[in-house]
Amino acid sequence: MVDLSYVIAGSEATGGAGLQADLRTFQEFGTYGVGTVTCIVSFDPKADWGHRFVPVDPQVIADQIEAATSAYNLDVVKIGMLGTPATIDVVAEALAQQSWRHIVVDPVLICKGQEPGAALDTDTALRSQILPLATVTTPNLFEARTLAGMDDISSIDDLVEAARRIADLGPTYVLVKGGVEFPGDDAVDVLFDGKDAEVLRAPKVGDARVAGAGCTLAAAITAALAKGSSVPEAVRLAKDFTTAGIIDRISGNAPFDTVWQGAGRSPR
Ligand code: PXL
Repeated sequence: MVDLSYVIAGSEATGGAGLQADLRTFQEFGTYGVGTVTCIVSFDPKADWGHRFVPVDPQVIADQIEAATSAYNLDVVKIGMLGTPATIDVVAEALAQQSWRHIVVDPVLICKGQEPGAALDTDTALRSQILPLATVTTPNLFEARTLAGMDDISSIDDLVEAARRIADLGPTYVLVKGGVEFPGDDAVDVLFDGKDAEVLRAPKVGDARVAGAGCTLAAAITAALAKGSSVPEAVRLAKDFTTAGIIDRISGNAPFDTVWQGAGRSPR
């Protein structure tokens, strides 16, 4: 029987981020992907590719989770974009209905281009109801600043301190991602396990953000965990997979490139 990976996340209509990127990643890892849609994001090409965001009715989210978890014995789940406090309530309640081997939380407080202030209630609900359930969480620099309450994260020590503070909110492992904004030539991440911090590095691929990188990374961690990797192993595999996908990225008519999950595997 093939291993199963599950994701509860938003749809992103260009396919670069969200559920679409997650399911492709699950497939590339040789796992069978099952997905629940929480919201629909449609970028608006007539308004500077800003976000049009529509939440899915909470009951419909609950129905999808019921269908997925009844059809399969799912025990590893990724939580991506939730989007509203009502969605967070229904997802937290559904997660509590069974035990999970791993809950990977990508703490999407905001999607690129969205207004920071708009996410405040969602931020609070995510922090109190979802983060404590996480066995792994994967904040980017912005999310780490917000969750850790740190204005400036610009050194390795800052990354470790942020990870420590976020671990205090409940997750077992915290992976803080430096990304392109973090100073230096490398894409630096810190994995903190509650005691020790491991620094992961890969040379930066240019200095522009690539859409879907965070989604892909967390999905790859999820799939590797589903296949039996330890968390540190899963994180290393996921970083390699995401770096390859950024190098081989997809360009379209939007002003941002996206990750190619099939990098190095199949011809284009
Ligand atoms: O990259 C964060 C993200 C996650 N999930 C969805 C998104 C985005 C960003 O656009 O639309 C659905």
